[in-house]
Amino acid sequence: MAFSGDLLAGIPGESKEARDRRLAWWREARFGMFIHWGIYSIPAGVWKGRQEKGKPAEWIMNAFQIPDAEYSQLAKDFNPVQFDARTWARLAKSAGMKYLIITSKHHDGFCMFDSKLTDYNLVAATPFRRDAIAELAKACADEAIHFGIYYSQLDWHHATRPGVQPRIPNFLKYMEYMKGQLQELLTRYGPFGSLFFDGDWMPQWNNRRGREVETLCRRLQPQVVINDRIGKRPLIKNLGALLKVPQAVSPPRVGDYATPEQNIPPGLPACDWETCMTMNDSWGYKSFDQNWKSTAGLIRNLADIASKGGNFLLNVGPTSEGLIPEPSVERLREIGQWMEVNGESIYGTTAGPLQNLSWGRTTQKPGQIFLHVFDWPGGELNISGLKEKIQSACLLEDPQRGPLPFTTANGNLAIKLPEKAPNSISSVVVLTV
Ligand code: FHN
Repeated sequence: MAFSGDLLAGIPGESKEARDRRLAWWREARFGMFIHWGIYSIPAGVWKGRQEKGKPAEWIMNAFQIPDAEYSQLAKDFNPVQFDARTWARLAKSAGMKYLIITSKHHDGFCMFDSKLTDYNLVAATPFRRDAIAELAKACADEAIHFGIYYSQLDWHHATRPGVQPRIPNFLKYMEYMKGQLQELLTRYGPFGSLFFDGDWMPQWNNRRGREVETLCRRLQPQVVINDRIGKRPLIKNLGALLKVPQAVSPPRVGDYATPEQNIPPGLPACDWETCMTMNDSWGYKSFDQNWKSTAGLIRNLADIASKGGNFLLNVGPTSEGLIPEPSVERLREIGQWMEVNGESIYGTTAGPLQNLSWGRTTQKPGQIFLHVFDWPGGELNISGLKEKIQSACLLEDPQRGPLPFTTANGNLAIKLPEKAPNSISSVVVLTV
């Protein structure tokens, strides 16, 4: 399905064929791990005994207006000795995730890699003295997972104060610093799958500066897939993200794909897009946030997102010891079990032929339509609106793929289903057409 938004997004002058080749792995992948990790995982949402309930843990410097001189002392206590990059990469893989994006620098400006441009980093400023980006890039390569980084252009370490709309003095000098760090990141850690910029709502950021940084990134890694926050999204998009309001997705002005946050677009976006979402209410680790989404809800979100032609970037917030919280591990394992059986109804699919269904979602591939049945009718599933001629129907869960009886009359397809749902979360019926 051609996207009119393509004309805007991506590399100026890049042919549709070249773009399709460059994004093929990303569109095929559909499902990735987002990792928010940094020195903010030490306070984990609590500062001097006070819990920050409203804002996520990685915003604690802003939430308590902590001066940079005080906040940066956290680095001295950051020593995640239990960090094992291979364990994280394998967990992502076991969940059926095909790519991973970790915060190399978040809004607090602390760098999770060995930057030569500042000592405010994991190797120079902490007792840990190891480069987490290097170790995770290697682990992902070993596990054949596409590695990517998150980089925040908004930087409270360089700003006058940790505001929502901070100002960075001598911004041109900061641009050189930023480009210098991206030069380090994009030349020292191997090929990146994707780059996730963030903080484009800061007043000094604009599309011209976004294109400047994009040109550098594409010169260093021509194949990389970049999100729309390298540019400046319309303010409503940012507010919508911060206020968790489902919004229509507009094609990126700069970058390759749009990034709705904490919500799933209501309709069918006319561009490549990826929803990023937390498993509880915080991106960074928040010790007291136990508001975990259910595994069923997360699997149905994945099917919903794929049914609209999007990718799902699901977040974990590791602790300051370097461990992924158990509730996250549990959910990723359970999602992995579902993907083990049903992955082909997600990977490499495009938006389904039928939308806004009460009983579930649809995805498709050439010659196949996948019916993701959330509410099992127990008996007969009636579907209208399919234009394709149905050849056969069977359950993805059924290793023999035994044929399910069906009839078609007056544009209505009636499939005879077993009484009991093979999977209470989502059972997939495959139609060959
Ligand atoms: O402020 C950030 C937030 O901390 C987190 O990184 C999310 C993830 O996409 N993005 C921003 C809020 O829109």
